[in-house]
Amino acid sequence: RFYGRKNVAILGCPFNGGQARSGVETGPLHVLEHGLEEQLQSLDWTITSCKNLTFTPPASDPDEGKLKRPRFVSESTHKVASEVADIIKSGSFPLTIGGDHSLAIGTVSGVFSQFPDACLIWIDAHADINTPASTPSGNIHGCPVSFVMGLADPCPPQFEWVKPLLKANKLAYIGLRDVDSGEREILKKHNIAAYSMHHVDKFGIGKVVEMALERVNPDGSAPIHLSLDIDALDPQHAPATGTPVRGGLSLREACYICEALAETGNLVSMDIMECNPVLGIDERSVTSTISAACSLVRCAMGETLL
Ligand code: EXY
Ligand code: MN
Ligand code: MN
Ligand code: MN
Repeated sequence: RFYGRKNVAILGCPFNGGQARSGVETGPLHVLEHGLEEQLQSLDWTITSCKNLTFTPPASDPDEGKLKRPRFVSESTHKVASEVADIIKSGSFPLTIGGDHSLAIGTVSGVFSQFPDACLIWIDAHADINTPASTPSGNIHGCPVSFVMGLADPCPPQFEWVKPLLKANKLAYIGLRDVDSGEREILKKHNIAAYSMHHVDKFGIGKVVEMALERVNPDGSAPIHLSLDIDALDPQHAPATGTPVRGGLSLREACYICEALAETGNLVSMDIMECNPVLGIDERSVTSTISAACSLVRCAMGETLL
């Protein structure tokens, strides 16, 4: 339905303000240099635009409680939200390349402003659902989900533009293995569908994706936004990322998730986040990370094995 149009707009977001390690802002350039545009064209996508946003840190950006760089993150993600909404209005599929995962405050806001009945599949080692009160680090890339759900209470003044568009029953996680105790309580309290690596081991990835979709999209008709953090992959497949956690998804398991979402025909938007080429220990570890990111995007956008 949405997917059939095959128009994609690529939004490069060289942004690092949601965490402390520099280099993640070079992710979009590396992914594009790897030939992603040509790869999507080979899958019969028309690239309606490919642009890189620019993000300029404000001169003054004091901490808001524990939150670091609140103004920079808020202004940047606000811009992303309006770009993503415009892309959808123009009839294209927004493919957002990060940059750190705080960018999802923008992508989720933009998608849900246009598709209020959408659901969100979040593939990550981390739940990224800390609130301003529960965050152990103050890094906003660990908080985007709580912001778009309106769990930040009180909402930090910088983020008053963010609307609570995401309901708990429209969110499912796959790949979790590093969840803070405060986050665990939130997941439980709101009965959020959360599949950890334990569930992947126990049920297999096919069953996990089926269960996740059954929870958030029982009648199969809702538009789907996929937010994919490259650290969901085991570091052996994607080492060049800021917060790697061992024991993650194999490349095939992650590809399978993307293929299964593509097969629903309801995927309307995708993020690929947290590639940090500067953290690769050698050229090979950078290349494997970037090429894994491109593979996942292709799988989500219709590439099949046969
Ligand atoms: N849960 C930790 C925190 O909130 O600081 C670590 C978050 C890492 C987030 C990465 C992007 O997925
Ligand atoms: Mn390079
Ligand atoms: Mn993560
Ligand atoms: Mn993340």
